[in-house]
Amino acid sequence: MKPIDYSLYLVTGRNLLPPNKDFFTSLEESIQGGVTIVQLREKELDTHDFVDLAKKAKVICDKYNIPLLINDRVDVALAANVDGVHVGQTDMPIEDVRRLLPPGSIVGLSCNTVAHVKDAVRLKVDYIGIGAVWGTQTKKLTQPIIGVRGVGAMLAELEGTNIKAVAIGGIKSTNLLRTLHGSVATNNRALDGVAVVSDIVASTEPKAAAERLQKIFQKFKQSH
Ligand code: TZP
Ligand code: MG
Repeated sequence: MKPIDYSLYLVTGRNLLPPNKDFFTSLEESIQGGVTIVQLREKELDTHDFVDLAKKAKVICDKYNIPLLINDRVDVALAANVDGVHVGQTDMPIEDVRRLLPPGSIVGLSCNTVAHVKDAVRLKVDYIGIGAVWGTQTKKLTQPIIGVRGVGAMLAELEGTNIKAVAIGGIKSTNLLRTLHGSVATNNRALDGVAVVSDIVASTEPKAAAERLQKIFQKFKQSH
């Protein structure tokens, strides 16, 4: 199995699309621009429409051979036969997510504290989403903003594990390079990628937006 590329992790939010921008067009353009993995995070869809959306998104992701994950909903992930699920701290327990999904599925967990990361290590998730690193309008935050120092402290906990890490929350092309450099842990552990919603989804040119972000990530990788 080829390793998963977490470098530019798109999290969707249909409510943020510009007027007249079709969801699937935006998704495909963003992949063409450099998105490497996709999570459908659609809180306002009923189950029927969510499964329908996921099946259609899966066709697009398969075309480019990139993984598709579902936020929260193991049932939707199973119905649409996608690659995995991302859950938060108050969603379904990781052990149950793992048990319900087919072997080899990708399981990700949102982490906001070092204690959350220690749990993630114990639970052997595939990756963690660390955030919110900056302020954001996209999600009503119930936990404090952690900043790059917070990200670094959490990354340090992953030493000696295979767990990958992406940061999320207010990440834009304008702050990406300092987000990446600033969050390198004292043990030199760096982010494997960044998760972005609005900087891509709200763009009228998602391909260009993704290209900008991916280019900066590659620049960081070379210098780090
Ligand atoms: N979890 C923490 S912040 C966030 C999520 C889902 C939203 C990030 O959105 P944006 O638009 O990239 O700030
Ligand atoms: Mg959740």
